[in-house]
Amino acid sequence: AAIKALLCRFRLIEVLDEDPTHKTAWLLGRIAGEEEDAGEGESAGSGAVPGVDAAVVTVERLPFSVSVGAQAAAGLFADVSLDSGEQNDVYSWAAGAANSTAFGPDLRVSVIYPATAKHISKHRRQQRRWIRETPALYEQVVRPAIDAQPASRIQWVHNILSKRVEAERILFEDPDPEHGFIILPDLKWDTANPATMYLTAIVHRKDTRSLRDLDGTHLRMLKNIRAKSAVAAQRFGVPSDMLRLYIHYQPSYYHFHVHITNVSFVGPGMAAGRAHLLDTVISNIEDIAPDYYQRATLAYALGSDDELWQHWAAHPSSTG
Ligand code: M7G
Repeated sequence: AAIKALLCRFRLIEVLDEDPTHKTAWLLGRIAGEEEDAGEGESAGSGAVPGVDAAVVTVERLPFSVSVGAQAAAGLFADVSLDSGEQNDVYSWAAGAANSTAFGPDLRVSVIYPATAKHISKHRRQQRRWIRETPALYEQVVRPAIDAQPASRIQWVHNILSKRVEAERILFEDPDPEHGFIILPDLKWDTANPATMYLTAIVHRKDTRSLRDLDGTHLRMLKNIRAKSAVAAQRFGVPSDMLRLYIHYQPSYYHFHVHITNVSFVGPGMAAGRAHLLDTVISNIEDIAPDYYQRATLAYALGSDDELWQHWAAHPSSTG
């Protein structure tokens, strides 16, 4: 009831972001005072004060939950209102609103109120730009940016490798300091549902920060990760030909690791330009050139809240 009362007083100011794939919108507004007349005369342009009357509302369309039962008999579409639609041969379509419980609840709404300036900027759509990173630009822009990161950023990786944390979650380990690695469930996966299986292979070698550093000396390790991920996935009943292995460039953490997921699961971070398939990486190094990734131009999208953004913005190439 509290959230309903808040939402009744919500006055939209800005659509912060929208995601058509996940059918979600993030809205900035202000919560009008109780004395203000609902919907009357209030100019939408008047701002919201962070920490005072600003609110960030997330609206998400929920998946359908339809079951064959009483509803089917009553007529699933009885309460649905539709526009006049179109028809072509045996095909017809229309848009409308459910207005009924036959399909289950169709919205999830969440509110942050009062929302701080940080809440607001976190949910506002980032600016994005496309980067073509040549080896020279890597040396000038990216390597210094990685070097400037505090070591504490990858403390969690070292905790895993030294078995201080998550030791009981390890699915496979090859302890060799040069070619070895640990495979364990990714933070993002609850280990319950094999359909969304998400594992991570973290290498023991500490000198390999990203895809950029991979060369012929890594081939044995990369192939072994490919082979042993199948062993690890077997524990969850996911066979070796149902795996998608990939590497992020740019990653969030600069200690080399490989993402291992169920091929049917398309999670976040699989966008073209960020996910590099392990199979392709192995083939590039083995079949094309051992120093392929030191010679390649790597392209990717960068968001304005990414740390690298500032480094690129400061570089003269960013004007061209
Ligand atoms: P990434 O490609 O560097 O960046 O992947 P991304 O997070 O933008 O994909 C790092 C991966 O490590 C991600 O899949 C994280 O979910 C995962 N991860 C991050 N942390 C802090 C942990 C952790 O503490 N434990 C485990 N098991 N996985 C983590």
